[in-house]
Amino acid sequence: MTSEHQSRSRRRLTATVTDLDVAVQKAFLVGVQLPGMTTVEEENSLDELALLTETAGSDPIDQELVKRNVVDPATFIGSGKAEELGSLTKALDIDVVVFDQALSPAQQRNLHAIFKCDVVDREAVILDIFAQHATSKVGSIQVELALLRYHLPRLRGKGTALSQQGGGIGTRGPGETKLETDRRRILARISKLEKQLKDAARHRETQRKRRRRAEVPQIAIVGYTNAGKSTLLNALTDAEVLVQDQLFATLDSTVRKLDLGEGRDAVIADTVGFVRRLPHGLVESFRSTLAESAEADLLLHVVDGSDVDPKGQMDAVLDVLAEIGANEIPQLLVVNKTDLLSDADLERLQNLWPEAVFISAQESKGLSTLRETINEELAKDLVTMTLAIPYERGELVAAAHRVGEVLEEKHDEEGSILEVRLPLREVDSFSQFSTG
Ligand SMILES: Nc1nc2c(ncn2[C@@H]2O[C@H](COP(=O)(O)OP(=O)(O)OP(=O)(O)O)[C@@H](O)[C@H]2O)c(=O)[nH]1
Ligand SMILES: [Mg+2]
Repeated sequence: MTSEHQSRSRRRLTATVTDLDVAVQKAFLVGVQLPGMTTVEEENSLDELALLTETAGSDPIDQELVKRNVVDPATFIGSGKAEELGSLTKALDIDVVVFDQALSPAQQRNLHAIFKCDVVDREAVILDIFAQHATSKVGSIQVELALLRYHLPRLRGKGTALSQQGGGIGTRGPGETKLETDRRRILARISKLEKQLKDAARHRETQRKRRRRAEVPQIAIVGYTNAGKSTLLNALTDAEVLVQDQLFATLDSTVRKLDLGEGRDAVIADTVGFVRRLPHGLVESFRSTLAESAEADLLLHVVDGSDVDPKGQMDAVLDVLAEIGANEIPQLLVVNKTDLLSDADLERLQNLWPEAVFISAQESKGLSTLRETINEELAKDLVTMTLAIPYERGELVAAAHRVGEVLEEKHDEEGSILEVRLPLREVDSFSQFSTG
């Protein structure tokens, strides 16, 4: 089972840079296992780094997991180990060494001096993929901002930390642009981008408020990158979002109407996926896109059941949700890609997550159960109240019909008696007239 999974996680993804006819960088990957981390976890993480590196368009030709008790402040892995890896990378004619852990600017410079080639970390690779995948205006602004914030502390004289030649990982801006390298101009650019982002966030906020006023439940699809979020959105609605066997294919959010049957509608959004050790700066920059999830009434948390470590993916997603303040929102766990699971694996996951809905978004399997469960989850958000509304407050009767479901309506000499099911957040506006 392990070897089958291994090969799946190491399968080749479409290299973006080769399409542009640029010489492909040869990459060497380094993971560091510190006390408290398991070898399996770190190896899985390194395999994922290989996928990320490929997605960024470089060729990960070899990797090494280094065990250490403490982090060396100067070189992360210790100067002896660095020298040893330096000879190896020289012999292999490596263009870039990619670390799985975050390197400080000083560590990056020192390692660059030893390896005599580019040295980047996981964060730079993720930023690079985002830069290459950004298409919308807002997406590009968010990515450029994250890149500049990452680069600013790493600029120190010319030709030290990053060679800035070639055009490999860590040198590209969004789209075809080249990243600014002058400190003063970077600072000016950062302020300008921050302002543009604020304007865009305001616009989005207005749109969200309008939807909220319409009292349609908001659902957001969240999950690990490549879990099948966009495939699910397409299967549930008529959206035609790009689906690719690529990490971070989706950077922008797409919002669609979801028909829940019996005249009930919801609004459902697909958005950027998460990954282990998602750079904090990126989360910061993508806050306005992620707000789609942070303000939802229900999260559909999509997990790729065929992944080597679905539980690890899930935990990484929960971490990011906490970081954006979305961890209190009700979550429905959706295990996807069941078509790739053996009966035994499926049963194991069903035992692990008895409350989850199991689907194959690609084969449209399990979707009616999913719709039903979504309905049930949204209904949990409703309370049933009896209201006695005097005739002079007739507008409240109309409001009850608009925001809730009126189960029974009677009239006596003082006013209307309604039995109504209301969303929790609406209860306050009516509680004054509640009789039970
Ligand atoms: N076998 C199988 N493959 C699936 C299923 N759902 C999605 N996929 C595939 O998984 C890959 C990723 O799907 P996407 O829908 O793009 O995933 P995503 O979560 O939106 O990914 P990002 O936007 O990159 O974060 C694609 O190759 C899909 O065809 C499924 O149910 N079964
Ligand atoms: Mg997607």
